[in-house]
Amino acid sequence: MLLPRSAAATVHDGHFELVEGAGVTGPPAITALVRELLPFPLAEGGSITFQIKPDPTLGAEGYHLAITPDGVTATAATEDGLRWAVQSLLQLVPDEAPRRLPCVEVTDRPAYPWRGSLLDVARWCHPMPFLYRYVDLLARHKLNTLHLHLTDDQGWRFEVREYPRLTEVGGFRRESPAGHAREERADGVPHGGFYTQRELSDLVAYAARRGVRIMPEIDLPGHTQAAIAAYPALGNNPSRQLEVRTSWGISTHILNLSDATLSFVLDVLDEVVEVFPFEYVHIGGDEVPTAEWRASPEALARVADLGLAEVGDVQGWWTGRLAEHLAARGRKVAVWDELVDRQAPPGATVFAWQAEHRVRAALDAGHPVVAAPQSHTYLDWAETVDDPSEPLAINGPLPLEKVYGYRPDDGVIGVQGQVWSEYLPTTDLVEWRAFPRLAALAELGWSGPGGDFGEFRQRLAGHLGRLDRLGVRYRPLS
Ligand code: TNX
Repeated sequence: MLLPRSAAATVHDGHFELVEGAGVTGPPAITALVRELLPFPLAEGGSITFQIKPDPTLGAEGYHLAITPDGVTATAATEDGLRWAVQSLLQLVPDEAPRRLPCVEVTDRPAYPWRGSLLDVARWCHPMPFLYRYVDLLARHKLNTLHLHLTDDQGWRFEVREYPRLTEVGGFRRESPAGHAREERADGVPHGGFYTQRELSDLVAYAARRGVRIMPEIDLPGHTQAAIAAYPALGNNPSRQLEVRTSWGISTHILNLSDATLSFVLDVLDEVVEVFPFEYVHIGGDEVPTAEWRASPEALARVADLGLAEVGDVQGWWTGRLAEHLAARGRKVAVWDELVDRQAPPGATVFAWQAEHRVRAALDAGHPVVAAPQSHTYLDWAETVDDPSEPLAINGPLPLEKVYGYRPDDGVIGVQGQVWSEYLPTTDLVEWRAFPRLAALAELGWSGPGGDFGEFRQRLAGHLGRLDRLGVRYRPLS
């Protein structure tokens, strides 16, 4: 049946036969979505009805879906709720005629408001059509957020009109690490690409029609070697021409703490918020080695001026400037959990990734928290480490059952599955790593922790048939 599992479902006798040309009514955005997703045409009016109806028990995303021999009725308090009803309905429609839908009554609402997946398009610039497909797959799993990791040491993918070199130079690297060798030999093959603002706006609109919000990440002030290669004045040694990084790992080159660099970054963020209407902007903050600041008189002067005890704390101050700027534009910031130890701006939403216990630490520091610990949610990790046919991965193992069994600390706003892409140069590999573990993560996010893994696995077997029909290159169950 449904995946993710619904909060409540009762199956009754009988069925409703959905025939080609059946009628659909409801808010235009919803009927348009149904038409887009069903593989055959529908008429106006008739047996499938979507309706907005205030119902405090359903929350912002819940819905009620009733299938009787006479038709289908879905109600929700919001269009988002109706969108998830559409996805549930879709899962119940057989692939081929006669399309007999079981009579059921479903009442459903998510356990967490934040159910996301990070996709890293900085290490490899995955083609725009794949981003559409990924969004569609998120929606089919009732995941409501795509966290798009747009910039890193190895590539800058977000077009900035004021600073074209960010993509013209920062979007391209001379060569890449040879993907199949741990010793990080280079492959000699250039790689690059970027997305225009127009392309990203169109993606945002497509995602919105499916109830998926896109949170951009501009990773700052570390993971910025590509930006510094484009504009050396951003770095701590402006006379040095760096190249876009050609190996994985963390660059020691980070942004300097000058007023000019700060204002450059604020200009970039102004363009980011024009393209991405979602109220959150992720401004990174992970893995910032401070050696360059420690060696920079300018940075040390800044630390002294602010009266900070630790050089690292200046990252919190700097991030706070970005947060203020974004707040003035109606946006909230999201950051990685390193900031919890470096004076994170109050109110910043923390993505706890380093370890499971960092979720607790971030909550205790008073932040809204999305649970994204690498131990349970890093889908770029290998599922097993003892199978020689397993493609190279950055780490592992992270089996399906461990994702499914993750129990986030009470109080988090949600969960997120990360698909970093160092070792995922092709979209086939992205799908192979992401699925079916993202389905497990989606059920955790929607249905809540504590599900029965054996029962989930049985439902998943049926769900894989759906993924087959969509041509998803998932990793077969082992
Ligand atoms: C850590 S998670 C990183 C990423 C890597 C990832 C690989 C995080 C905030 N930083 O830069 O891609 O590990 O698993």
